[in-house]
Amino acid sequence: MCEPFSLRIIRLFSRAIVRIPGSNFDAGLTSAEFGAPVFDLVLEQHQRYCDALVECGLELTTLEADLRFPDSTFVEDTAILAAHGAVLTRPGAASREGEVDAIRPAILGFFPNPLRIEAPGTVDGGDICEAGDHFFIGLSHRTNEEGARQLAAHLASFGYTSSTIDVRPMTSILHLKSGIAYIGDKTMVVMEEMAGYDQFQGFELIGVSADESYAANCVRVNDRVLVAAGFPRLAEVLGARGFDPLALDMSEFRKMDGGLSCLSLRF
Ligand code: CIR
Repeated sequence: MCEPFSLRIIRLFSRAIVRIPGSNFDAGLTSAEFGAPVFDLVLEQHQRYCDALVECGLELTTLEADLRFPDSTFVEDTAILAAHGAVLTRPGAASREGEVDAIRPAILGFFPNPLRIEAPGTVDGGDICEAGDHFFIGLSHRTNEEGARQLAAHLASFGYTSSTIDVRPMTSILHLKSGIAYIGDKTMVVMEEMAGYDQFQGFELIGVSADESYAANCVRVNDRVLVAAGFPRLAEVLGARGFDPLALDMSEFRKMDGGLSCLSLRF
């Protein structure tokens, strides 16, 4: 018999790569107006995030801080790691381009033959939303049309379908996944502004109200959903739909335009 609130785990992650924030974290890129991050809190929140991934059953590869790249704790932007293949990206911000070479050795340990995005293409991993066997590719001020074209071809070679969503006109988000998340079980969490998009037909939608839109960047990790702390309505709805939210304080990463998904590569 079917239990109404038992969720099927559609993809079990077993590992994640994270990078410790550097002491110059506050020199990274940001458009947010929440003030400067407090470094002790940055480290504390990052440690709690790593502990949460371990609680969810993941084995972590933890990379040392890399002071050459103040944004390099946001490892998600450097690669797309999927069950059938990996792609190294070419981040759209010049100051972040070298992050891919820096993380490549760690990725090669798990994905020996990754494909890559070549110039003039650019892709930030934060624009790529895996939803089962389909990938949504955000066109943003970081991911350009050529990058999206290359990535779609790479994904097709792995057996995945993809489609693009243009978020360039939206000033409130940096990346596609700043506004949407796929949390398994055919369910998308979607910020209000994007809730009516045709592309999400066929998915169960959990809408996120404008005042909680930061929380749309949540992450399903095995049987939990990581959500930013301080957004009680989304956590409540997730719970009511049978998900198991785990709230994490993200205040210091938000100050640098970062969210939960950016802080790890999960596979
Ligand atoms: C940046 O602007 O590139 C960083 N300060 C934040 C990157 C956040 N990454 C993500 O959402 N995947």
